[in-house]
Amino acid sequence: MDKINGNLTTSSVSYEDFKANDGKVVSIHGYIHRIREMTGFAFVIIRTATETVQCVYAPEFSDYRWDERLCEEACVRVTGKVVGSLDAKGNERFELQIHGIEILSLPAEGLPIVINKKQLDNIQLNTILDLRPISMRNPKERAIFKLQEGIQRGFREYLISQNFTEIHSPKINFAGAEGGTNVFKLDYFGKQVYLAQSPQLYKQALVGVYERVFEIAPVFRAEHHDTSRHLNEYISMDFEMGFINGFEDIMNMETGALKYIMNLLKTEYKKEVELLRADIPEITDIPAIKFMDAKKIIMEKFKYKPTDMKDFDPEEEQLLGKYAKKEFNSDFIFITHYPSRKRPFYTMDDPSDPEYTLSFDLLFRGLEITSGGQRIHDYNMQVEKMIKCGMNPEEFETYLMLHKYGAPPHGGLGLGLERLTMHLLGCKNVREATMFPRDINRVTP
Ligand code: AMO
Repeated sequence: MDKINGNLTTSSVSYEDFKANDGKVVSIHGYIHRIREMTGFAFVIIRTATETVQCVYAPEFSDYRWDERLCEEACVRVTGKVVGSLDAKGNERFELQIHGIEILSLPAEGLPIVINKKQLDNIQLNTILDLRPISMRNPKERAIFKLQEGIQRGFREYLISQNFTEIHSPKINFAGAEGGTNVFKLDYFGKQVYLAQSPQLYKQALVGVYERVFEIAPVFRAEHHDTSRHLNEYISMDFEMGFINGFEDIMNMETGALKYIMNLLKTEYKKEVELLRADIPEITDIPAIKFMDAKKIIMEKFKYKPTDMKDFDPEEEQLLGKYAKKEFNSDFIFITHYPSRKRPFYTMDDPSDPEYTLSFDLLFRGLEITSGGQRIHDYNMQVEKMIKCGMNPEEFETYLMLHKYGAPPHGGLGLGLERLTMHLLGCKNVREATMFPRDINRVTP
């Protein structure tokens, strides 16, 4: 056997690597994705961490003889000669003429689903989720979460470029941050504590230290209903920034982050975008309308009768998505000035009309993906609002330290990673965009 010149690792097997190694003997490792037996030879498709590589077995290539134990999903190291050729369209492609296959492990039994198809679309979502550790080996399923990495990476890179500091707040908390009943209670050595609904209390505290902070982390919501857009644990991409002039600063920062993310996906996640046919939106400026104006549009333009004048139902969000597309040719729309009664205790009321708040939601293709706004930074105002909300300020003593000892005007937002991924990919259910979903019926795998 020729000397092994290159040792292509899983992450480096690319067109460029093969081109650089044309005619040389290399070894790659991965899984046998598919075996296609032909007369006198066989195609062996190896799935590495990033690619599928066509390898060809034929007795004339070397002394190596086919091992009958080889099967799909066998974990192997393949050594072979890189050979370039032209495909039917005249494009250069590379394959490996097999000189040897080292078996690293063999499946103990047959697979419960066929994973080497283009996509798993004839398999029920519940089955895909039950079998996540292997169903994700399907190249399309795998691409969903690679693309999701790109979203988080874009969020992180953009905010770091804007002088934000990355933080990690505790997930076992002394109080729920968002109010309402959807908080998980936990027995903590005989004391009642709560799983974090959001990093809200901590990101605000840290504005007093770093001025600009962000966090990408799981949060927990005890959602009692089973819907296509609610999870009991999801990844929240949060930021909080101080010394703002208004909540518009937050919306502008989010617009910048989204532009950066979409551009990153188009350039560095091109393969996943193409494989998944992800519809990456063009973002210029994101239109914004006030909550009450949005209600008017829903009632007058779409003749829809809202059931709740203080919030939107999913149907109303969809109508607003249609409106944004038609009127502004935008996949996004900010809705601002939500009614005070529907927003959490930390939200700043609008001084010109305290029935409403200096807050916003961002809808993406008719689905809420973000809530945010300006926070109360004055100590007395915050204590008063807590009392109005039926809370005991004494229980929030550590949270109120920010306000008591000098807080800048500040605000921030929380962006649901799975919801953003879901609508980028046109998924019908948020679970499709969740690696290991937790919902009312599911805690495994
Ligand atoms: P909010 O509770 O609106 O705001 O959540 C922010 C965003 O998180 C996502 N989200 C969810 N995704 C999946 N399943 C759920 N059960 C779920 N609940 C919420 C949505 C939503 O827009 N502290 C504030 C944010 C802030 O003001 O900074 C908060 O958590 O995409």
